Amino acid sequence: TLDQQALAAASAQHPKLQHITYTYGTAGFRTEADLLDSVMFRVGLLAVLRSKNLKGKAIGVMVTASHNPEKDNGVKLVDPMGEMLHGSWEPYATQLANAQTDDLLLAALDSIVKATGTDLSQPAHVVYGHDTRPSCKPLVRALVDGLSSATFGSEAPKVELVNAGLVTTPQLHYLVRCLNTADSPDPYGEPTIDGYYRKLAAAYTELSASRASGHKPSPFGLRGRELLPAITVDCANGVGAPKLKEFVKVIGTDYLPVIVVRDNTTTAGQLNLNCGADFVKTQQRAPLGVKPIAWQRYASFDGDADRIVYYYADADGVFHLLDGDKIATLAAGFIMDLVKDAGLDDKVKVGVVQTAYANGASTKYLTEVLGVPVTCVPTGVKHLHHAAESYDIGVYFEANGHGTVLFSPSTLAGIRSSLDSATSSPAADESQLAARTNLRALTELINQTVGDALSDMLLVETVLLHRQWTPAQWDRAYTDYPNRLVKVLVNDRHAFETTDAERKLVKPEGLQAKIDALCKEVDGGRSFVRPSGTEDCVRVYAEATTRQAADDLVNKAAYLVF
Ligand code: NG1
Ligand code: ZN
Repeated sequence: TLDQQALAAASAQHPKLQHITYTYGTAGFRTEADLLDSVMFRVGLLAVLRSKNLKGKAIGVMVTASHNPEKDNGVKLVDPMGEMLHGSWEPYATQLANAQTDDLLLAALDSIVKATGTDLSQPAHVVYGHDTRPSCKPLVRALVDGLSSATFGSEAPKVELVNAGLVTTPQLHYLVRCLNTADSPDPYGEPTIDGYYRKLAAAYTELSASRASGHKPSPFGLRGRELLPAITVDCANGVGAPKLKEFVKVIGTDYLPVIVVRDNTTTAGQLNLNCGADFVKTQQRAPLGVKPIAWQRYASFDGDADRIVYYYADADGVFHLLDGDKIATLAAGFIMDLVKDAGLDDKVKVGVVQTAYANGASTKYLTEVLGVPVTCVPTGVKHLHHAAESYDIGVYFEANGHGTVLFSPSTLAGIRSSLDSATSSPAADESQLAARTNLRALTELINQTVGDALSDMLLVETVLLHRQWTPAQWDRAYTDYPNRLVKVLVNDRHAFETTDAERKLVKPEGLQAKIDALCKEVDGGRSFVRPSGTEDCVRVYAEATTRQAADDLVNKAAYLVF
């Protein structure tokens, strides 16, 4: 039973702002930090309920607003295997956040307990962390108030709380999965941040050592004469900066020479300002004040280090972006080769998951050159993650640089047993064995829970090292079609409804036919319109074979929407 009085008293310390309606969307709750105190308290309550509902499995809570401005903040829940909160619970989060009074909050809790069949006498286990935003401190306090008020009566077992402190979003996801698999036959890793670093470091050292075959591994020292060993990483003045530095300490600069820039996490207002993955992707330029040296490797993380994009400048100083699509194609090509070299290609099928925002040239390259199946799903990581699970090895990336690679449980088991000489198909020769060993190391290197800028960077570095490619050589696979993405402010974005993985409008009626007609007039024309899930606007995307045609098309389509 609920301890009504104690809960109401605690909730009274975190009154709901009466005029605000909150929505738990693709990115959890996200808005101006000043509006989030009551939301944090209530998310604390919900996290405990969710954990009890899952019989005491650890649930994660991450306080961050990712690439959004520093004044914003947000919060999202992480389910036991490190995945996003199950969609069926999102409405409960919204319901709790919007209860206008403490009494209504109690009533809402009660109805959620009943609707979900949650047994309050179960234990609860919650791990929480936050990014570098100054607003995190008071907001985490409100969250902890919620977590510790959710005792639900004195007879209920204690709630076990783990404070992960300052972490990247993917580190929090990692911790959750480790805690829940610790006693399983397949533990994900040691549930500490140091354990996370050591897991990635061990896998990366193994992969780079295998390429240098017996020499002291010196990345890019072999034939990459154009390429300096070091990569320059813009950390968006966020949590990625201290965490990347911690990782480099663990792995050592011999293995990972890194120049960290935009690492100012102490000056107010700097987070994501004119830097970071979102800035670089949307502005199609280097962070303000960073002038790339020709042909060298540059990368940008976003504010909570779950996204990454690469870029380089050519001899004329022209900027070239290597976005999520480029990373997906690089990873898919490399993994397919490894699977083949490992002699596992008849058992292990690789697939790629994209959204409608993926550049058409990347989709064409994947299907026509690499011959890999591509699935298109609606925007939002949970859709991509889910679809990737249906492949033996599923590579998924949003164009903005959020993504990872998933290995199915049977693929993992298959790769492991292929290394066991006692099984039915021991490696035929040294090179097959090496490919199998590298494949296994990749499964450790890649964060299986969620997109992870650090893990993804190590993946890209591994491929470039093995291929002996400069970023320009990587970029050569295909040339992006010129494209443009614009926001249109409309009266009611809910009037826009889509189908076919958001590539077609069903409402407003008749609009899609007009967009189709526009596309037909343009060489290689493709355009689609969808309501944003995170902002109050409609997004219009267009691509074509020339810059001028893409710009024209986007303007004409936007005019139809407006
Ligand atoms: P919306 O606002 O629904 O377009 C944006 C990004 C997504 C995803 C989410 C969550 C684009 C076009 N959209 O979604 O890719 O990252 O935010 O942060 O980049
Ligand atoms: Zn992010």
